[in-house]
Amino acid sequence: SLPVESIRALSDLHPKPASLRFQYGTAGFRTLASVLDSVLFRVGVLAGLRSKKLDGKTIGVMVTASHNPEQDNGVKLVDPRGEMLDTSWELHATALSNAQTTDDFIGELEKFVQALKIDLSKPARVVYARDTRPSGDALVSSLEDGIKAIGAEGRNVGVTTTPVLHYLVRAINTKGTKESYGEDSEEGYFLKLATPFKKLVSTRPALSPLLIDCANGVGAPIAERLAEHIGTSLPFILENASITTPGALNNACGADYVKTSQKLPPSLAGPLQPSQRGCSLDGDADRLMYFYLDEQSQFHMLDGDKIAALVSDFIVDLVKTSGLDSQIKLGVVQTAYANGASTKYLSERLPVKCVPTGVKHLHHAAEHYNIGIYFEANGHGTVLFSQATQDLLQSYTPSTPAQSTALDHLRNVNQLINQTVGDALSDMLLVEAVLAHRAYSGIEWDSLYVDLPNRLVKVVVADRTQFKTEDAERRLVSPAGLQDKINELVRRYEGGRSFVRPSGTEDVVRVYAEASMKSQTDELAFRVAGLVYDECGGNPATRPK
Ligand code: G16
Repeated sequence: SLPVESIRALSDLHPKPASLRFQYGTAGFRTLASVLDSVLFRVGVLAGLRSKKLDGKTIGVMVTASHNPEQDNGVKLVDPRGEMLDTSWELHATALSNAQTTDDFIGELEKFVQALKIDLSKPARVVYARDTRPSGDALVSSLEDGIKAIGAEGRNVGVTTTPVLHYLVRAINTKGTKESYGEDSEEGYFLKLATPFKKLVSTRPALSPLLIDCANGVGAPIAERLAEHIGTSLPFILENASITTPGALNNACGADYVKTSQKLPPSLAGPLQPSQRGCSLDGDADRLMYFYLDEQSQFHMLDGDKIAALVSDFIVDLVKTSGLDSQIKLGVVQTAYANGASTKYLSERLPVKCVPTGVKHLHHAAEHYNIGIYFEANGHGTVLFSQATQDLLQSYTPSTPAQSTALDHLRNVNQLINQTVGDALSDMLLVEAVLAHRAYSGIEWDSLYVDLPNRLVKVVVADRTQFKTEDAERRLVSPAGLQDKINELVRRYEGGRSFVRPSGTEDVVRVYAEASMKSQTDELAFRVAGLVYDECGGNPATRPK
């Protein structure tokens, strides 16, 4: 039975704030760090139960608010193969987090254990980590109380990136099996990335140094250690690596800043030389944006869509050259945020599917292909090789030297990619390897297709839960009538496209717009934002400007 006494004693130390409602959203629980204590405790208990339900397999817990401001924090659960928590458990997580008193919480737990027939005599194991946020330490203590309350065994990895934690979960659970993912240590992670990368670039001319904007977050110490393993194959120049400066995290730097403002972080204006490749990580190093300055010092952004195009072309060619194109079906998954020009470019080459925002949706859709490539425009993505495809790559006998070389490259690409989740550092090495093979600079990569001008705007509304969408978030069904007004507006703009959706990680509604001309795009975005505001407005001071 449930260790009710131990749960009660510890739960009383982590009371739920009255009047707050929590939700396990796009990326777990995410809100102001100061209100998350009870949530972390309960997630500890839940992680233990998830492990028991899965026969003692190790479950991961990551304490991070990724690209959000420093005062936010959050927590997400990682399932045994390193993937996001099974969607059906998101509802349980939400329900448990909202039980008001300790008695309510225990009551919910009892119901839940019975309904899911969880065998409480099973062992439970949880591995956890956090990013560099100052609030992380205290929240990890609350999580540890939860892990202790349910009698689970905890393993604290300390401060590391989200992708390292996902890697560790998979490595722990596949240890000693034929699907072994590598050593279950950070060292194992570095080797998994560095070894195939070095092989992939060994026959290519040396790469020039890459400038990495670490968003003043956990990417900095991890990239520093990765650099030691990569050595001279690719020199790293780390910028925005101040992880102890209060308020610096994600502030005017990082992948989200680059994508939303479409500008170079001001701190890089000196360090980045014209034509040099630069990239930005986000606060937990699972997103990646590339950029360069041209000879006129004009900024050019290479986002998740451009990464998808670069990587898809490369893998399509390797599959063809290795002689496996009749046996391996490839596909790309995007969201509504994908630039229309990227969707056109990719659709001319391979099947493309559009799904709602959130890595879990993209990941699941990508699993339907033998090799599924998924990237959100914001730079969050990876490539999945099905187990059967991985087996095929091992057993296939090439018949020409060209086939053999392509097969070697494919095997290394498969190794290099962190397939559990989007991983900025693994993606970065993949991009660098492809650029080396193609002999591309940022300019040639950028010219694969020309982005349609686009604009992303946030609107603060009274209640974002009023906003409901369908058709992979491309159409609003609620508030009633708003979509018709948006459509009418969009029709007046050449090449116009716009959609509105509630954010799953911030208390805002997002508006995306695209059109043939930049000035028209901005106008369309702000007019749609104005429609949203007028319909459901919030505080007048927050009217979109
Ligand atoms: C999370 C999710 C991403 C999503 C992003 C923004 O990223 O993992 O899939 O694109 O939030 O979501 P929304 O527009 O709903 O706020 P991260 O990097 O913050 O974990």
